[in-house]
Parts: sequence; structure tokens; C-alpha cells
Amino acid sequence: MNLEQLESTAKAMAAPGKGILAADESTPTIGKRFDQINAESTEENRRTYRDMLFTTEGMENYISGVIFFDETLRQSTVDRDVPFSKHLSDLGVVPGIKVDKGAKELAGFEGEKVTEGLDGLRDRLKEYYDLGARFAKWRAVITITEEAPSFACIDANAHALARYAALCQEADIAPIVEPEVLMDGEHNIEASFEVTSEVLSSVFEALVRMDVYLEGIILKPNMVLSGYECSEQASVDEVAEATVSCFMRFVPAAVPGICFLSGGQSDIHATEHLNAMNCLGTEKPWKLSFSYGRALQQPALKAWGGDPANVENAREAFLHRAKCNGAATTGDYTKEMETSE
Ligand code: 5MM
Repeated sequence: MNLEQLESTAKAMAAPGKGILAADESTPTIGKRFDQINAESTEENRRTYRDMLFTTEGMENYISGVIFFDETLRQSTVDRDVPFSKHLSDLGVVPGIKVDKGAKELAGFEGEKVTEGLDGLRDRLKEYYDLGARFAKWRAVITITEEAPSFACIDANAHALARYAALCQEADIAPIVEPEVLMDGEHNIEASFEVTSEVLSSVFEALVRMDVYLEGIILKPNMVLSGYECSEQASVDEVAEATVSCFMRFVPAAVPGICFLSGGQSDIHATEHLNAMNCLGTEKPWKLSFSYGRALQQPALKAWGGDPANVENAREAFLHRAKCNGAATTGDYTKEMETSE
């Protein structure tokens, strides 16, 4: 295990001014995204769409890493037929791979999920390293309801995340540890704070128990938000304060970066929340950045609409969001950025 390499990969992923593009939608998920624009989800269309994002000129100024799905890691650029992983690493963007096999029903706990994919992971990681991946991602999903989450669900997911992270580090691949507390539901921001706290505390206990090198990971959590169906929505400043104070309590200073998921927030909200956190006076021991899927891609997907004639507009939309989020990682985002270009 090369601790220096793990640490420098994690630090590169959390470089100031940059964040991660989550382009690791599994085939069913990208299918749903393509349905929204009436595009057919064929392997070639998925390649064309991802090529459009990865070959956007200047994206490397704001994007530190890209998370691929297995299929994409094996694909190449459309014009020069260079493997996507090589194309990106030549630009200084770290290629990564989603290695979990999805969140499945947790037996005995109706409505709750546990993420699967540990069997055979050691061998898959070796292959992914050879294909150019230098970081990986595993997502655990926790739901808030009257009855959930159960201790069993939090504990099982924390254990799986820690075993995954240890296997990645053994293969010199920096793990993104993603415990996502879903924001679907009527719960208020206090409930989100409480559950996110429990989850983070369990995850770090499991990581430490499994001897994971914390300097060589990236945490990818949810922000602390009001449930989307809650009648009282917390303001941007309230979200920033609640999120930072929760993470100050539960995330060790050894972790180089916290790269938030967007979790269904609007693209602008996701940028505003990140910016507000980085504007808070609190001295934070880690970098606060983004690892957005929908909040980076939605405007580009819409502008593209599956039509080759719209590629340049779509690239512009993607670059614009990347730039705004890049600015938010240093607290330099302003509303004017949305209209000035
Ligand atoms: C990009 O979406 C990722 C893959 O989702 P599926 O496994 O459901 O296909 C997802 O893990 C993503 O990386 C995170 O949820 C963050 O994405 P958002 O859209 O919430 O920023």
C-alpha cells in the first residue's frame, strides 16, 4: 500500500477551485436521464454524451476528478479514440470508478437498503487500476422516515463502506466514502442533522476499526437540509451553518476533503449552499468541495437534448456550472456569475 500516493490522489481531488464530476450513472439511471430528453440510451449515445462532457475545453480548470461507470472506463474519445481515462489524466483530471453494485433491500428491515458489491472487489480493483482508475466510489443510502433509519441499517452500511475503503487502499486506489442520507421526506433540518450525525459517527468508527488511512480518502456526504417535502425549508445560511457544525463534530481533521453530493437540489441551490459553507468564518480542517452528478449535468443534458447541433451549447452550460461550483469551493461565487456570461 502506497500511503503517499493515496494521500496525494485525495489531495488532488480536493484541490482548491475544483471539484468532482459524478458521471457514474449506472445504465438504468442514465436511461432515466435520457428519457427526460427523449434520447435513446444506447451504448454509443452514452459514449457520445460523456465524450461531450469530458472533451469540453477548459473543464480541467474546475474539475479535479471524474467518476466513471464500468462501461465508460472501457470507452474512448469519439474523435481520437483515446481511452477516456487517459484523455482525462493527460489533462490532470483524476479518473475514478464506481465499484458498488447498488443499494439493495436490507433483509428484515422493510424499506431500508444496504449496498452490495464486496464479493470479488479485490480482483475488480486490480483491473480498474490497470485501466487507469486512481480513485473509487461506493454509495450507501439511508432513508429518514418515522421508523427509519434503524441502527442495523446504519451499522451494516458503515461496515460495508469501511471494508470497501480498506480494499481500495490495499490496491493504491483512494476511496470516496459516500454515505448519503436521502433528503426525500417531510422531516425537518433538525432530523437531518441528527441522522447525518449518527451516520457519520458510525462510518468513522468503522473506518478507524478497519484501519483505513484517513489521509487517503475523500468523504462524499449529503448536506444537512430540510426534507424536500417539509413545510419549512431552511435558508441557505441555515443549511451552511448546520452542515458545517455537524461535520466539525464528526469528521476527523485527517480527512483532506469533503466533496458533497447534490442529492436532487437545484443546480443553483447546490452552488449557493457550498459557497455559503466556504464563506463561514469557522476555521475548517478539510477542504469543502463538490462531487455533483445532477447539479453539474442537468443544464447540459437539457441543452443537448440528444441533438448533435446542440453540443456547443451543452458544453457551455456544463462549463458554466463547473466554473460556478469551482468558485463556490473558495467562497467566491456570486449571483452575478449566473448572468454575466
Ligand atoms: C451520478 O449518479 C451516481 C450513480 O447513481 P446510480 O448508482 O443510481 O446509477 C450517484 O451515485 C451519484 O454519484 C451521487 O448520488 C451524487 O449524485 P447527485 O446527482 O446526487 O449529485
